[in-house]
Amino acid sequence: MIDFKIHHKSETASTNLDALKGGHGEVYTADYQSAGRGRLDHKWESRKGENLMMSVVLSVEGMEPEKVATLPIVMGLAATKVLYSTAKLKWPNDVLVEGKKLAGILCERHGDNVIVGIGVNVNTERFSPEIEHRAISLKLLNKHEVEVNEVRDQLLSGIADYYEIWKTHGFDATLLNELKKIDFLRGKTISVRQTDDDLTPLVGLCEGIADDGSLIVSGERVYAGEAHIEGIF
Ligand code: BT5
Repeated sequence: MIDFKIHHKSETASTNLDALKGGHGEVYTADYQSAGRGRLDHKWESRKGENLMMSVVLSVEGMEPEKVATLPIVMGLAATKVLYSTAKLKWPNDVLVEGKKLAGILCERHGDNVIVGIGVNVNTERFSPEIEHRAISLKLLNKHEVEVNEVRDQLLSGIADYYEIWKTHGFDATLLNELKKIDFLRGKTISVRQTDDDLTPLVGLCEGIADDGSLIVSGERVYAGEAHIEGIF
């Protein structure tokens, strides 16, 4: 069990920045982020008061770097299982429903802690033109308003459960097996770009996620990047 302590602000730059001052189990949330971000300096968009923006501080003290490297994928697994029954995880940690993004996760290591930043589209009905064709919210799926704090508490409970399992057993066969069932890319032909302007993406058959958290593409292990299914996402 983690004894979470929640700090809430109505507005902040980024909850991941707020979390820099936190210790294990401290949680930072906000109704609005003026500089919400994703991986590779992408922006995370969310109108005020509609959605969950949360950063959780988890200790990785004394753990091998190889083990710590698998925490993001385990957090993606936790979020995918908790947020929606038919949700899939797109490596490394996008939660998709009906092929559209419901939540995104940004994990950042800071000393002995990892800051797990999660943005969940809870009540947004209309997204900006840049993402409207590939974003979805719980409200659009459930056809009714959803309580943001309820989503927060469910997510925290899932994060605590999976963190404890992972801390004790690592990213083991049981977790890998669970992941296999919700893996969005597995079995599809994909291209992976290491950076946004990567002109030579790796193209091949996705064989799933390995026990070190990497993505296996035609036998090659990919440790970071952005994967796309040709023509879809
Ligand atoms: C992510 O990055 O998906 C990680 C997002 C993490 C956001 C949380 S909110 C709390 C904490 N504080 C922060 O500042 N960040 C974390 P990435 O895989 O790079 O995806 C970002 C891309 O997703 C953008 O470039 C857009 O194309 C798209 N996007 C932006 N906002 C979105 C939204 N609300 N729903 C769906 N897609 C979105």
